[in-house]
Amino acid sequence: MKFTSLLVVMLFSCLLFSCLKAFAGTLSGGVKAAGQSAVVLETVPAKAFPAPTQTAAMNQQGMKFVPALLVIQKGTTVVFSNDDNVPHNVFWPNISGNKALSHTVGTFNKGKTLSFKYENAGNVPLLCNVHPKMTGTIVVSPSPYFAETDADGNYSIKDVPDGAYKATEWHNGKATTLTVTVKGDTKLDFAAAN
Ligand SMILES: [Cu+2]
Repeated sequence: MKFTSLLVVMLFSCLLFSCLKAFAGTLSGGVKAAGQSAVVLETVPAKAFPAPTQTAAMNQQGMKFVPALLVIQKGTTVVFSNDDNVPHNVFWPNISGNKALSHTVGTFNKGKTLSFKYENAGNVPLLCNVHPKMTGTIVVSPSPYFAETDADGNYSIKDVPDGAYKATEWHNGKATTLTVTVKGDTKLDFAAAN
């Protein structure tokens, strides 16, 4: 009896798993903008996702933010590190233009780390108040579905469940948002708007 129940549960799980797999696809396309862009998806209606447990890394190395663009899911903690022999600072004057979300993480020396948990989705323009020329970007995605463009301006987001989304392309702090219905593998191109 117990064995039969186990079999039923296993069969049902397999069926459910294959169904879930069937109703998802890869959203991909091109972004016609010079340099790197981020593409992030927001479910319609907006749905909250559990915060990721893994942290992300942003280094200050050779007087630059490395990587220049970091895309993370909302709720992710970013660990900043300093690899240079000079102190660096991390702050942002706004998130997506909202100055109320400006924040200074701090100033720190080589070998030390600072961290910050990003609870607001949007574009974070990173600056260092010690070196005004240092700029970096963190794009915070409202969902686990996001990507960065490759050298040819193409992006690809895997395992996106079928449904309606607002797809936002962030490029140099500017957003272009399109609505898209994902049904299996789906194509979505962003025009040269910015
Ligand atoms: Cu600096």
